[in-house]
Amino acid sequence: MTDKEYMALAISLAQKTIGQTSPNPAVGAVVVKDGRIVGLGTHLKAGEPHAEVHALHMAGENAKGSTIYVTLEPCSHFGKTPPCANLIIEKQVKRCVIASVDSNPIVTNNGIARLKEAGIDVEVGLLKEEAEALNPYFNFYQIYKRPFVTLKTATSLDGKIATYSGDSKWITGKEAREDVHKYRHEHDAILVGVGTVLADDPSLTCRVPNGGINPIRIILDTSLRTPKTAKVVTDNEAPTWIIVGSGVLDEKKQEFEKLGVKVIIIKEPTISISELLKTLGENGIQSLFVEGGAKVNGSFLEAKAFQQVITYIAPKLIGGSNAPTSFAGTGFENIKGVPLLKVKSVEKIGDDIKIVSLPKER
Ligand code: AOF
Ligand code: ZN
Repeated sequence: MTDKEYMALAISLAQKTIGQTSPNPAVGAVVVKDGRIVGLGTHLKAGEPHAEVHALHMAGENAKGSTIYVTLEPCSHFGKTPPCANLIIEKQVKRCVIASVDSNPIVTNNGIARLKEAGIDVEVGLLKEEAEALNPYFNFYQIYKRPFVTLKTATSLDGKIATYSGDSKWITGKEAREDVHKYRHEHDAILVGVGTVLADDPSLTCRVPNGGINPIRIILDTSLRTPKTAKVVTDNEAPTWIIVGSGVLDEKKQEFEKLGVKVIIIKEPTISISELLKTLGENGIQSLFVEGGAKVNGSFLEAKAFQQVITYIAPKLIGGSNAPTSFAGTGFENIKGVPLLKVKSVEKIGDDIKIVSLPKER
């Protein structure tokens, strides 16, 4: 097998762990000695051993004189676990092929330098793009210290999210709705406005066939109107955070805290998206899945605060000038001012269409 094939194997190992390693990245490692794979590893959970540790442990004595293929630069720091670079040196690995540099500033290039200093042959950049695509949320957070935002909408062909009477169940089909749950698994947190809680009483959990990891449920609720009987308050399925404005009294905050909800007061009477994202970043949220409704979506759009847009479109025509669309608010006055996107992929999902778009650099 070629270097590229071994690295592709390391990437495919990591791919299956996307969504379960946060706040750590998904990483895969393959150890090869004399043309045989002698160790495989992937990081499974924050706090547990890194990919290289599992792979080298499996390789045992065979680690000496081997080549290790790793999707991310081996770490150089004492975090929750000791540095992988040290272990690679200790095990007398001969060659280390790395796909991507670690974007965590305490590691960036330090792991590579340490391996080189120890006389290990180090090569960097093989399947770099594929490896970076494993961790877009982690990488974004390392740089900006606020969450990567995915905006999700599900509409009819004419862009409606409900009929004029408010009926919305269901616009997209089963397959598209199931696909949404994969994103809930992948993201640290899901965000809706209090309007959605009042209208639908959603549980906002991740329901994929073999179970999934529930995101933290975040309710944007300036005046703390969330009912104490709402599922997100009572069901104990996942943590719930309510983000409120500066007008909310401490006593009211404490009432919710007694029910196990975390209430975060933003020091603004009306919560701005930039302050919200800053606060969520400070609270360790690396990725945020925004599921609306229209008002919340409109606020994110007007703030141009998103890194990915997922649009499901059902072949239905709802019509009606009073039937809501997925982005409310004021909107933009001129086409020149609207954020431009580029389409990354278009696919048919059940009877619906799924479009993934990313902001376009101007
Ligand atoms: C690796 N291999 O498999 C992973 C790495 O707190 P710790 O000790 O778990 O360290 C977390 C940091 O280590 C994380 O922010 C990232 O920089 C790196 N992750 N490094 O060599 C791995 N998951
Ligand atoms: Zn490590």
